[in-house]
Amino acid sequence: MSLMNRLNQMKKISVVVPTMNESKNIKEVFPNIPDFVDEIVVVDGNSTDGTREEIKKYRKDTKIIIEQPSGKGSAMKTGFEMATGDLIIMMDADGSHDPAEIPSLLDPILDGFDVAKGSRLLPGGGSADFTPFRRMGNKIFVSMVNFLYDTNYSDLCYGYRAFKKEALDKINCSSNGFEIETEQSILMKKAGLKIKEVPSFEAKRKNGNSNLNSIRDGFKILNVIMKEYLKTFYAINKKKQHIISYDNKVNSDSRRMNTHPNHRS
Ligand SMILES: Nc1nc2c(ncn2[C@@H]2O[C@H](COP(=O)(O)OP(=O)(O)O)[C@@H](O)[C@H]2O)c(=O)[nH]1
Ligand SMILES: [Mg+2]
Repeated sequence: MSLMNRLNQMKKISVVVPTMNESKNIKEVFPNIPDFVDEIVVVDGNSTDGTREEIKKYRKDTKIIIEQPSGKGSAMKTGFEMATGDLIIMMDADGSHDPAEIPSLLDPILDGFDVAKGSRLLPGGGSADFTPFRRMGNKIFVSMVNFLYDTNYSDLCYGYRAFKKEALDKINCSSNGFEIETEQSILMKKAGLKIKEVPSFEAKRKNGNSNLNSIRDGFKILNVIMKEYLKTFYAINKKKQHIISYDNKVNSDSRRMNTHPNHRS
């Protein structure tokens, strides 16, 4: 069945886009969002360069929300809450994510996956925006996540993804910044979601500079990886202790029964 037929059977599709001073890039992105997308939700970080006005030129029906508090992560959380689609795509506004890839992100969801996760590192994917430092950081972090959480991801710090709405409802992210993609990747696995990686090509941002600071945001990513791991570690230990104290109680109860004067064996 063609994608269009499958989409017609399907439900509503929303695209959520975080923006911060991207006015020069809007024309590269918004006119190319396919017509089958029902809703665009932009969460804007108080842009001062006319980003919101520029968006309205191309897609009048875009819902634009001003983010509170600041950061890409908090923008995404707000956008996901406001999106009314059954399928939700997250996409950047700087021209690095090609809207023409939306169908290939939706395909796995229509096949029953909960999440389709764009990957620059699968055959067929790539990046023109990776600095050697970022490539190395991503490689280290993806190896850590795969080791600690028993995942098999090829990419981590990349935010071109599609989700079923119910899947997003199961992952309760708290990150406010660029560590959001890492937190999502970990919580997706913890929630037992069906995840499919899809090759994606990350173009260079068309204009302007990245808002990501490799050192500052690298530490935040590392912090999320360790924090979530420690949460699981303590939860398992607490459960073990609970079982041990329960076993001890059962043993001491049965010893007491055995030594009770009225006890007949
Ligand atoms: N609302 C909001 N959007 C942001 C913020 N920081 C970055 N973005 C948007 O998030 C997307 C990715 O940001 P970018 O600076 O390109 O980071 P990079 O792709 O990791 O280098 C772009 O669409 C930005 O406009 C922020 O603090 N608030
Ligand atoms: Mg970018």
